[in-house]
Amino acid sequence: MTLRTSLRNIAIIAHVDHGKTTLVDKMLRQTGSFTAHEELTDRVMDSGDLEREKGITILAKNTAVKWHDLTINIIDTPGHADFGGEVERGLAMVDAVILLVDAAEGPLPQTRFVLRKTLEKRLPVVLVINKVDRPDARIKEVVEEVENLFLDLDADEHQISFPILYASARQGWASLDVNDTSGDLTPLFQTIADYVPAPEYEEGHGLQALVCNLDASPYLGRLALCRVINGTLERGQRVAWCRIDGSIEHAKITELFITEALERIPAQSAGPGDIVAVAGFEDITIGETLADPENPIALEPLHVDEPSLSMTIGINTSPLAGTEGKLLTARMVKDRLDRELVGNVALRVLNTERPDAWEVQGRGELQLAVLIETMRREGFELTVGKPQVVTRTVDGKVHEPVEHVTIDVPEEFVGNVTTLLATRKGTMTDMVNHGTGWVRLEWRIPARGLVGIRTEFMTETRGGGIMHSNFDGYAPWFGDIRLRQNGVLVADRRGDTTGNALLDLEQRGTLFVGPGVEVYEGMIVGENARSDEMNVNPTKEKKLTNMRASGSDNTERIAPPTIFSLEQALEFIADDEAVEVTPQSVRLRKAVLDVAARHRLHKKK
Ligand SMILES: Nc1nc2c(ncn2[C@@H]2O[C@H](COP(=O)(O)OP(=O)(O)OP(=O)(O)O)[C@@H](O)[C@H]2O)c(=O)[nH]1
Ligand SMILES: [Mg+2]
Repeated sequence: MTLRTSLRNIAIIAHVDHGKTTLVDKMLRQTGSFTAHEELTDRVMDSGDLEREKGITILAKNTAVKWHDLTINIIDTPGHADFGGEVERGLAMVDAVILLVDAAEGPLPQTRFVLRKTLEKRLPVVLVINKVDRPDARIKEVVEEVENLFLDLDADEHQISFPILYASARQGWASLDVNDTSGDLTPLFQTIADYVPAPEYEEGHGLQALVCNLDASPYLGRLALCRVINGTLERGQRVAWCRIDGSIEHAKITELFITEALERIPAQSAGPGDIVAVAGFEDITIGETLADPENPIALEPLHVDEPSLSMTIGINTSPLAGTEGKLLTARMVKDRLDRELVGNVALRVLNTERPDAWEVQGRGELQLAVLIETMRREGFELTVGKPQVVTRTVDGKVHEPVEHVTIDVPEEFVGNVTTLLATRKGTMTDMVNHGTGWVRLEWRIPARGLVGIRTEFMTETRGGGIMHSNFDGYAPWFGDIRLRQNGVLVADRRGDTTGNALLDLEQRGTLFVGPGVEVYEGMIVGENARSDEMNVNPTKEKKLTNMRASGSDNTERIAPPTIFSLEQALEFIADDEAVEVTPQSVRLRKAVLDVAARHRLHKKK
């Protein structure tokens, strides 16, 4: 094997918020990679609107810096558990990782997940204890906790002897000596140079480049982000394109880009270890290989999850449609979804029997929620149906997706979790007690049973559990799963809510609207304490018999309403309900608004 000595490829991995993107920022800064304009922005890699607002990374992104005569490709990954797939993909591009651990919080569930993936891939680790500037930092303990985590994850001798740096990403320094806080990030760069292996390749081997991620350009269409493993990729070259299904096509590389800091720069060629973006392959997907046309050998494909969840997204059909947004028509919604397909290949859009609604398929609730949130910010008004699993018919029988779920929880929550998953038709397949207070549970469960489970899971484990699921094939329909025990309170007319009416309704359950809110027939205004659905009048005025009370509207006596975020609303609704989404509001409603029509439907069943 030959080494590409001028190159290092690393991914930065950690639990959410431990400072990955901040560290990348400072690495860019110290290497002078910023333009004057970029200087002014914090966490510049979090470039998406929602990323900036939620303060989290959603998509893994790569950047490259020059340090002395080294080029270092850096993949910044998301730490939020819902985007774990992005991390796995990022690991396919690198030769080592920087594991960041917050000096006060210590290793947390996602630290465990990303480290486990790293150890499975046998990648070397550089440990960075970050945020040592925190007054509550407990550096020594945290280092010990990380070492225990390595042991707990069955790391071998070789993997456990990793370099440790102490850092404040925010202040822009890292040090091998816990007492020396004076410098900059030079010790980190030096450690990368010394410890991270340079990319290895086989001299004279034909081209092999693995597609690890996708992006889109408005001019060039789909871009494949590849890591070159062997050989060279050249612009204009014809290559063999080894597809996931085993077939081989031939196509020309029309454009080739390398990354410099935050820019994609056109290049003539790329060699082993390089991370490049190429155009010319219209429907290329992750896990495919670009290879030598004379002797094409596909690389081990990355596993890509099939879309297993879908939602109906259509125009807003509520009586309040058009009062808050500006993008309202079916045409606008369809065009927008089509545009999303180019850049977001994890999605599919299908027609429904309605001309103004589409079935959008994706990999998870949060992924779809992020799309809807993005659209609402652009001015769209939408009606969104309950997340549904994507079923298949096998031998005339309906089959549904089944997920393999891995759960890590502190011992004391095993009972809660078991009850939660069992009521959703899950079966436990394995349970390992690591003797560290943490237990790993493996489950097989219909994907349907996971819809909306996160909130409950977090409650049941007091935020201490971690759950990851992977698609595990299709199995015959598991039968009914009752996800919501309670019925809802539904407004029976249009009007503004009154304090007096709400005060009455409070006796029946939890309210979702406060006083003075415009509601309509079929809108859900609360959760019934009982299991049935009830039509109510939240707009009732108080009879003017009591002179003294008539002036006040009892407003101050009503408990504040439960206001759902978009994600919570999608988790809450039942099959015959929908969420009305506008730039300003998230309202819950029955799919059929008319009380009488709903009544007739109900009787037919
Ligand atoms: N005190 C202190 N705070 C830091 C340090 N590094 C990062 N932070 C803060 O930690 C928060 C999260 O930082 P990010 O860089 O977004 O964390 P991240 O790991 O990229 O988060 P995700 O991508 O969402 O997983 C921000 O408020 C940072 O300012 C540090 O060294 N010290
Ligand atoms: Mg980040």
